[in-house]
Amino acid sequence: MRGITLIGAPTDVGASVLGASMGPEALRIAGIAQALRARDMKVFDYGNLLGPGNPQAPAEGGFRHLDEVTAWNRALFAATLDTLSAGRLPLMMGGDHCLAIGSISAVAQHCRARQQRLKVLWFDAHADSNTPASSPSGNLHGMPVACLLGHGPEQLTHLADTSPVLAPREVTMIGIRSVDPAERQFVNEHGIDVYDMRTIDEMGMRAVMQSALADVDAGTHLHVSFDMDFLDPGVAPGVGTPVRGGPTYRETQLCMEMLADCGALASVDLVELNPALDIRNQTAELAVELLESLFGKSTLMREKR
Ligand code: 6HN
Ligand code: MN
Ligand code: MN
Ligand code: MN
Repeated sequence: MRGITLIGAPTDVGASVLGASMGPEALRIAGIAQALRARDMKVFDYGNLLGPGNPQAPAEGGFRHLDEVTAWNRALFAATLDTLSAGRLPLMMGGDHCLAIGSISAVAQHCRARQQRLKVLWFDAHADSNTPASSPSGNLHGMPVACLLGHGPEQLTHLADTSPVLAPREVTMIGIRSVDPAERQFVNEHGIDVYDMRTIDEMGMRAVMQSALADVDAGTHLHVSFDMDFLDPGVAPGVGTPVRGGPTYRETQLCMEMLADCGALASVDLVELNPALDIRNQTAELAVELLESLFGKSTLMREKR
């Protein structure tokens, strides 16, 4: 039986809209642990990590709340590394997307030590590739990809024992439809693989996922960083930075099913759920349904296709 540790990270210090800090509790109320146990997994939930509250301060030197974001990410780094060392799969319950800096820094350090191939799939409406110089908002949840590629404040780029934490070819973005001008340049210059909404429209989600997973084999450590604003806000209203024109419920379910089939899933961030903006916890319930598929639930028993 696979072991999974739920790591609650009630932070919204990386965002300008408050409320993502209630994400972990909303996921528990939606039955995340019970749903995963029904998938035949041993689920550990030790509660939430501790970290600073939201000072709601203006940007300083290009970013907001750098010290608070750093404190949260140090905690995430340690918890993720501990979980991986214990042979369990860490599932980050966010919390805003800045937490991926700490979780993925730990994942990368774990993989480097074992010389294991790493692939990060970034499901998001946004490219999250701003730097302090380019960010329009100063919000660090808009900068995790840049930090992981070595561009950002030293205290966030150097959480792991090597920096940059990731090489550009290790990241693939899916669902992108809101990109700031400097982010476009960053993504192009680094040659990051991006399946934006136009590509999804043209190729279809199945072909997009086949292509995104083409270089993933059973020996790869697959990290899924899933921002709930990936989905169309019509189905997932409980997010702080919604962008219309996102994937449907069915398209997203197909992503999860194809990820389950690839057999390489080893760590997950589930982020940007904002219960303060949700309608009767429906976005948290949707997240739990998606996780069920990600961990292998299917309507019928099928041969792998
Ligand atoms: N997210 N590109 C915008 C910014 O402020 O940098 C939005 C970022 C949203 C980040 O949803 O994780
Ligand atoms: Mn994001
Ligand atoms: Mn986003
Ligand atoms: Mn670079």
